[in-house]
Amino acid sequence: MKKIAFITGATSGIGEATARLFAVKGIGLVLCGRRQERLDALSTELSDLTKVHSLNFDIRDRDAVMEAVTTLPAEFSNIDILINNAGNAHGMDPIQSGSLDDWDAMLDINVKGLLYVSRAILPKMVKKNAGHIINIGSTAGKEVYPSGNVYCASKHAVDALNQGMRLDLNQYGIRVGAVNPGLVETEFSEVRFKGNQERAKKVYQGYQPLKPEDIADIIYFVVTRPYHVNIADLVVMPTAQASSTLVKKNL
Ligand code: NDP
Ligand code: 8X3
Repeated sequence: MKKIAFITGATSGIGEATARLFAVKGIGLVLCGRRQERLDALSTELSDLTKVHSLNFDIRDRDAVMEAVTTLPAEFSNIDILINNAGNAHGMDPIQSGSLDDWDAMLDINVKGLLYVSRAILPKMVKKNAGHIINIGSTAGKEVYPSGNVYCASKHAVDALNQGMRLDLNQYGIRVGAVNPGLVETEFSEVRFKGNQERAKKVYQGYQPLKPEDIADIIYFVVTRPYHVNIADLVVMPTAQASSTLVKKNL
């Protein structure tokens, strides 16, 4: 029987690349995001390869999250793999002048949204003593860089939740692990810099950043290990990157 993966943030970047690879490998998909036209286009495209269902909800909205999960059609309701991927940085300002709206967005989406989705999906995993959760953290959850303050805090929280989930779910045989990427060229910087394409492009210039497909490959590797193998915490950076603040660029 096909496994079912529930992927948040499937409308672009890492989530979309993961959905595409999973589809090729015959994993059934629940694709989540807020941009309906992208959900529709991706669902139509991937339906030739696997069974696909899409859900449009904002992960900040706890009622919408619970409702989306409870209204899943029967053939998609037995989730085997949860990819907690939806998230973004909003702004990049020093702490003394940061935007409160940006802070709310990052903590509400990256931390609370991940919690709501996990809370909605976990009861069934617990009941069947099976399941695999991949939390998409970041190098920003392993170290802090100037003006990264709240985004880094949100990803440090994901790091803590990854550990906490693993502890609490151990008795149910549920695997929990994090994939923590460094710089990946996606829409991430466009969102962070509020549509400023020039500023966003600069983040990825002068070196080879990771591609979303690189992370999808790793996620697929993680979810295809034998049951006794749990990749608990994985950090991956472009070769040019040594830390959040040290990237070898040829500009
Ligand atoms: P993208 O901006 O390309 O994708 C972000 C995804 O999250 C989109 O599908 C978006 O969908 C979804 N999303 C954002 N906010 C919400 C929300 N409120 N409700 C529901 N869905 C939401 O960025 P990436 O692919 O790069 O980011 C994916 C994850 O990877 C994030 O958690 C990010 O922090 C992490 N990451 C990214 C790195 C990078 O360098 N790019 C490095 C390390 C980690 P929609 O807008 O349709 O709702
Ligand atoms: C995204 C990587 O370095 O832009 O999580 O924070 S970084």
